[in-house]
Amino acid sequence: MQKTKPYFILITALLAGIVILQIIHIRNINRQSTLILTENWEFREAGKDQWYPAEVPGAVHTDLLSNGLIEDPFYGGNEQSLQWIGYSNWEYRNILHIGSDIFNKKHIELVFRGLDTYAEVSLNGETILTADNMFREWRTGCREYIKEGDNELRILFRSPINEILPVMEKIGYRLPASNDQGEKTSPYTRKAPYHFGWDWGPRYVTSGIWQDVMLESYDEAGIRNIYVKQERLSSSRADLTAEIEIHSLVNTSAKLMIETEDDAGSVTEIGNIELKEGVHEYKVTFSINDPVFWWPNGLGDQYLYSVKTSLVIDDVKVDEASKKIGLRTVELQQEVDEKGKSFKFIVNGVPVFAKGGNWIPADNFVTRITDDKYRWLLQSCRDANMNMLRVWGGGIYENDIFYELCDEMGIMVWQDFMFACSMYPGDEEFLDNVRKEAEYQVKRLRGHPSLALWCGNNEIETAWFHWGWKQSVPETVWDDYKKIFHGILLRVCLEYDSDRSYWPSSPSSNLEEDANSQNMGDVHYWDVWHGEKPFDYYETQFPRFNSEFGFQSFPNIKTVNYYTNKEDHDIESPVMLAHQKHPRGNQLIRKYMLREYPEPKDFESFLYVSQVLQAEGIKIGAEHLRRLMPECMGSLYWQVNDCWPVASWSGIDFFGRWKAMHYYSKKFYDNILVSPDEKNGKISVYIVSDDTEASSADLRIRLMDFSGRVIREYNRRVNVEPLTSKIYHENEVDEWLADTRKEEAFLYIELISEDGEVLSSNFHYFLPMKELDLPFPDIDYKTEETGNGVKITLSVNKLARNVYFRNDHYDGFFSDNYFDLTPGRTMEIEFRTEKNIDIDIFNRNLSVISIVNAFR
Ligand code: BMA
Repeated sequence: MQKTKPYFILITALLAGIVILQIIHIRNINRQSTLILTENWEFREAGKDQWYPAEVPGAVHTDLLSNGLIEDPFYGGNEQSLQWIGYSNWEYRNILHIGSDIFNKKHIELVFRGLDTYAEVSLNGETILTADNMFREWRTGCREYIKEGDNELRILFRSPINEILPVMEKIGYRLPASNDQGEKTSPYTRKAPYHFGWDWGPRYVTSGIWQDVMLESYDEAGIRNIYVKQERLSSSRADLTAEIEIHSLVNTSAKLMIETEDDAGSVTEIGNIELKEGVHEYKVTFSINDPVFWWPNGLGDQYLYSVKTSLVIDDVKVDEASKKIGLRTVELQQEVDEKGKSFKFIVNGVPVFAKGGNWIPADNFVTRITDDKYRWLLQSCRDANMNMLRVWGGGIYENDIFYELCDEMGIMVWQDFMFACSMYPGDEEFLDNVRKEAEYQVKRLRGHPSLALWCGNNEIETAWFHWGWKQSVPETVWDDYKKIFHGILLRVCLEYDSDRSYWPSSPSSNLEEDANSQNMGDVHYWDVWHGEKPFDYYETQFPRFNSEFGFQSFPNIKTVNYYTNKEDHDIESPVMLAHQKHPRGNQLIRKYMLREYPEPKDFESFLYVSQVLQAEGIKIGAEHLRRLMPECMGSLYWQVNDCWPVASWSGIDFFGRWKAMHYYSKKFYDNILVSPDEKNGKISVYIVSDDTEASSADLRIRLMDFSGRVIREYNRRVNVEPLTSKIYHENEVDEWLADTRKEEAFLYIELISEDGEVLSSNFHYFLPMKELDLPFPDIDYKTEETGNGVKITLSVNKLARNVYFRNDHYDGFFSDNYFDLTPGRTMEIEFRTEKNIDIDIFNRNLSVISIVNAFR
């Protein structure tokens, strides 16, 4: 959409009920002061003498590690010997030097944006705060405890496990918590559930100051929160309300300046308000004419406006805060149809097929996830044509940078509240804590255009009915469930974010049908993997939206080498098993592998084939879901990333290395997908288009043998219809093959645009890999330095499947890998790395194989 200039911003000061448009001269003095306290922290085990330097934000495990007091928690079998840390109490301290500039302020407040978890904060020996929820912000006025000069700030963290054990003793039953790898204390503590262990993660029960600590001080007033609510949006105008929460020490007239900035410059308007003592919200409405919309990845640009709010008292700017906003409508449409109800995201009026995966925290120690790591992982998702991530309920409400990047990159966020695979207590204190957490998080995140949905929890609704939980605890536990997920969280969303949908659980049918009903709501499909069903069972499922399906693989050898020695290189070795958290994981990978492939010849080949197996399997599931559009409108596989180096369902490993599946995602999630489907002796070729406009292209289907000879060919100019999945060609397998043996042929399908660009291509094999007569191809390649990497040009003399390049010297990124290549085609891939490349060293350490090399 094109923006026309000039536009007008109109502000109405609602409080006064009149429209005020005026220009005043402001003396640009910011009287509010905020000190971020990151320096000079120390920590010790409570009761011990010795203090050590600590990092804030941080965690006790990373502090112990950087002081050389423990070994790397991610190496070998170290996890077991480090469990004591979670059973200990920890103390942090800092000396705050308070100068007269702060000391003379009327209001001084300590703000902890996150304390993990049972914390007692004291200042100069006086307890000023107790905290019991990792997901809340804690604030405490400390004017009367602070002195000019040095002040001692101390925080005692009590063990989150020991805190709960006596509580559990008093209760006659155990709340289910299927993933806790020890005493099942996690349901009682508002702390990241995966810290207690998961089926892809270690048990590291952290403590620490995991978000910023600030000292805020002011004389009159400070801005607490700004939220720009979108009231109405059309192509000609956006009506907005800035809701500004202000803490004021005075009753006075004041001005709110709202400065809206876009590429063409900024417009400032001013509204008068009457400030009242205490914390209050002030609303100011304004409009943007001819708005530029924000779109999800693949559908348009992610246009963002900056909105700066300044609070002015007596012509002096006393505080300011900024936000980026994106203008779009998003709706979860659940319309009654002949099957049940749709489950469809509609953005700016366009139905969007959700393509993506489930996101878990990118480290067990989240404070060391750098902005660069977030950027790399999210850019990887964008590059793989994803438009939605589900922030899964067993992790954390992500850091601000995560949502800022999702806004920038057009990745919609399905946001779970942090509850997963457990039942929870229902006492007043716990419920109140949950409500405050939800209020804080909803207010923190609602301004992000990428945020598409709030969801109560992960898998609790289905677990209650199907995992034997109902029989193991009193019925009141279900009442408590309903209080949280059909009561508190719903109400908080309605009150603070009424435009976004709330969904009680994933999967769910909102209690109208079975949680995993395929008629309505979302589905987690685990008969493939947990249920051991073959991959083509994906094609027997017809969900409205699949928010979880997945299959494990091993990370590549470089990553495995991080946590192992050569002698551990056996998937059943104790160290490899310590990094395989699913009790049947190895057995299942092996079982599925041997259905499709011969036995890999060695350890490294096993790792590689496990990735190809995962990629091929999830491709079957994802392409099927996309072919089902519009009956099904989402494919979010389990899982995008890892929190440590491990065998898991991820497509990107802990170090950010793409596994085969992530390379495959880029193809199966591309906006235009050509996808063959063999059923009942017939091959149907679908084209799925997520584009909003039609296009004309050539569909070319060729039956080839493994030497590249074209046996039969079909060509047709097609009109690719927008936002549609449709069969464009159908033929019997027998007619395709005629006299050709299934063992030695395949279909190569391409969709080629009018200007010769391959929009999508796909392969179809008639038999599992182990039954094909695959030849050994020669892979011919040359390399060339490009300035920021190396270009590799390659071709093959016979069909090569899952061509895999690696470089043992340089760590870097191959633009494509694990791909099939037909003879006669020349392909170019790029290798990118941050280091300067010596091409001779690169060449010496470059190797390439195709799948046949894994077996013989
Ligand atoms: C799903 C998730 C996770 C789990 C995964 C693999 O159900 O919600 O709880 O890690 O399965 O078992």
